[in-house]
Amino acid sequence: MIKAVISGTGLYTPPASIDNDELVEAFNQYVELFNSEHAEEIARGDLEPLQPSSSAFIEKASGIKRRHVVDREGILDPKRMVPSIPERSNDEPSVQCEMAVAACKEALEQAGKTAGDVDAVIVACSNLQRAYPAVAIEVQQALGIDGFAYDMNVACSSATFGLQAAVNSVENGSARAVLVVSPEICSGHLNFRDRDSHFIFGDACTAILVEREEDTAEGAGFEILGTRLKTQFSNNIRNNFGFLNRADESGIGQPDKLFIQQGRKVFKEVSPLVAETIQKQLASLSLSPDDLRRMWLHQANLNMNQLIARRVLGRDATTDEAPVILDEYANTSSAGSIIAFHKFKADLEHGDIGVICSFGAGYSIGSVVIRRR
Ligand code: CO8
Repeated sequence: MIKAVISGTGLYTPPASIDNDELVEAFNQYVELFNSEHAEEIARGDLEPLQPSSSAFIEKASGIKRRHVVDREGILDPKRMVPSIPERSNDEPSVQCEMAVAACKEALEQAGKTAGDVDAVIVACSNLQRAYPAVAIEVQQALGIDGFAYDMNVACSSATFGLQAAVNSVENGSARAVLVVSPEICSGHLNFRDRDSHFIFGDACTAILVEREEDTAEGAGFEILGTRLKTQFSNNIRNNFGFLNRADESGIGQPDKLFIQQGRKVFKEVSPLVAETIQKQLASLSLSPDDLRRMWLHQANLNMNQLIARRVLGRDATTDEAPVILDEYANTSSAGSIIAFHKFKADLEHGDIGVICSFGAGYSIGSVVIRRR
């Protein structure tokens, strides 16, 4: 029987970043502009004045200190508050393709492999910059891979669901090796004028190489002990952007065409669901929480991660047990848990067990238990 292993990971981090103070300054300038432009309606009581944001709130409520973004200037312009990413011609690589290629190259290098060793590319992320041709096929061509490629989207759980698809392809023999790549440009779908969520997201791209165990060096990478996927419908995280929007002009430009969420409800409903999913998965693998050396959790909210880790372990987790990259990257949707894995896996020793777990819109949860070879 063919066994799949994770043999390499890669990360592309956009060079530009925005810290909380810079983001809040731009937001508060927008608030002042809005309130002065609508002073009469506000004075009449027809309109509520907008409230300013605060860096102290952001860090306390989320653990986020800054975020990397594809474009800073457009976001920080209080009259624009949207990244400025000019459309490219069809002959140029797309932004997502460029990010993906950089991350894939690092994953291949880490595994000591070339594009010739790979048969498939899965681009798995929350937002795709076009419908077709698939960004994955563009990445396949840019890397020079002879095989197949496709895009998929399960919001924050895209990378772990993609990992499951890659494992299936390798273990059923349809590919020798698969790259799962998550170019997340979350700033493109974030409403920077919404005080409740303007600080939540950042941009980044991760890549994971999944290969046949027999093609890897003895002791290299991580064996995959099991994957568990769960979805449960919820309206608490929604984005109504879609190709039918143009068929009903009244909706174009409405806030629900961007990311919206009931953050408190998400926190309360998803945290126990994630802890239970991990616990059940461990039990099904005859493992106990004490067997876990590390948890690479989805990076949406620090308090949420601490609560989940506590529920799983029955005690507080150290940052060594549940590492955090939120402070630097904010929520990068499906890339988050993989960034944590990429940055905090080198010190694991032979036999150490860990879980990569994503959770988010859908709701969706993807949990992957792995063991250092
Ligand atoms: N500055 C100052 N004060 C603020 C601000 C602000 N920016 N925002 C809110 N407040 C105030 C509120 O007005 C409220 O005041 P009051 O108590 O007087 O009413 C108070 O702060 C508390 O507000 P909240 O209850 O909203 O604050 P929380 O403590 O719940 O924190 C969070 C808000 C951080 C959003 C938190 O609820 C959270 O992180 N929840 C989990 C969310 C989560 O995990 N979501 C996952 C979504 S990601 C996903 O699935 C991927 C989707 C695809 C990506 C698309 C890319 C864009």
